[in-house]
Amino acid sequence: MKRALITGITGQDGLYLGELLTQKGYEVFGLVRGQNNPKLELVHALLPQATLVFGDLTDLSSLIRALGVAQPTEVYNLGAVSFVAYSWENAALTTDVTAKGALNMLEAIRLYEGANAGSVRFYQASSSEMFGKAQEVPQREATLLWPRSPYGVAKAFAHHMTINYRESYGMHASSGVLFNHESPRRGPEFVTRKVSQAVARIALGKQQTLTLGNLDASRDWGFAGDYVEAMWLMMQQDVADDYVISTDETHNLRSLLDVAFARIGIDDWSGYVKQDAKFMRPAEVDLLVGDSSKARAALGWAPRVGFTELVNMMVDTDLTLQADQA
Ligand code: NAP
Ligand code: F7E
Repeated sequence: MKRALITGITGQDGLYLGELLTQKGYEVFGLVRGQNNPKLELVHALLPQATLVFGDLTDLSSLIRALGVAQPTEVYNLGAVSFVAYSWENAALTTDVTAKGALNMLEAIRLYEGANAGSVRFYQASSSEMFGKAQEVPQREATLLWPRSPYGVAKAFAHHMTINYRESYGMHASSGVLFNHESPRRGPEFVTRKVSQAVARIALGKQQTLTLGNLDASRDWGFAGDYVEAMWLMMQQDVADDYVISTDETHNLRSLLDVAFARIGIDDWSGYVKQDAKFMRPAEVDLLVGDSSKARAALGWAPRVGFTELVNMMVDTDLTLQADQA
């Protein structure tokens, strides 16, 4: 039986990946931080067979211990401070967790493997945010990184460190450069979920307006359930490598609003949406769109859920959740 250790199992991707690996017959272990993590109940409910190990990416000894407990064949490093806007206000913490945390996990695996380099396969959750001030459109594996946020800088460090451990120590370490991926499990601080929740509340008469920042931002938005399959496929390759994962389509925030409001029968959303400078970023990533042709050819991966279907899925789920709440 294959054994997988997932850091960030309480997050959006951790939950989908845990479900996928369980379906594939893996024994799943999840690293959970904090002595009383509020998301523990959710993880137990969705992943009843998973074994949870307490630890923190900033604590190397806890990672060494987690490896000893899990004895994994695959480690998926999804844990991070992942909200870009927050990373400017907490740049050092973001660096400790998102950058140095990845190094800690690589180092823990190197020590755990000893003479058996490559016996534990490692996945690093890299991000299109590393492309930042995009140097070419669309962005692919060879595109120069130009991160524009402390989060992007931290992810670039972790990406290069993953490659460095592969090249220096022969580790089976892959970096998945994933573009934005969303779902009904997305945290409410991210724009897609902020929109789907607000639209549902507006439909139910629980909220009047929605306040956003830069409406011209464009993203390549895919479905998280599709993207965790790409993570798993990378880990099944004999040779570790880096892959861009994206839908290869870009949409701006205005078209996200068009689709979300249309789902509740509103064609002109202008009276419902306000803008506030507090949601603008010190440096913006204006246009991200991926070129995932390498992953499509080498892994046989392709996204299944399109943009409209994704937004409708999120609005529909929030309509149900909001209707159930008093
Ligand atoms: P998420 O929902 O924000 O989950 C982040 C996870 O990291 C949570 O489980 C969180 O645990 C954990 N974490 C935070 N600090 C930690 C620490 N000090 N030690 C151990 N774990 C810690 O993020 P996601 O959307 O699932 O994304 C998964 C990964 O992919 C992240 O690394 C993210 O940066 C990266 N990524 C995401 C996207 C995307 O569009 N979703 C795109 C590219 C890359 P708590 O519950 O304890 O907070
Ligand atoms: O912002 C604009 C905002 O916070 C998307 C993370 O998973 O994907 C995610 O990072 C865009 C930005 O995601 C609001 O300025 C406008 O241009 O949903 P977001 P993100 O920053 O792209 C990458 C790939 C990751 O790796 C990250 O971990 O939307 N925007 N108005 C807004 N964004 C938010 N959050 N809130 C607003 O009110």
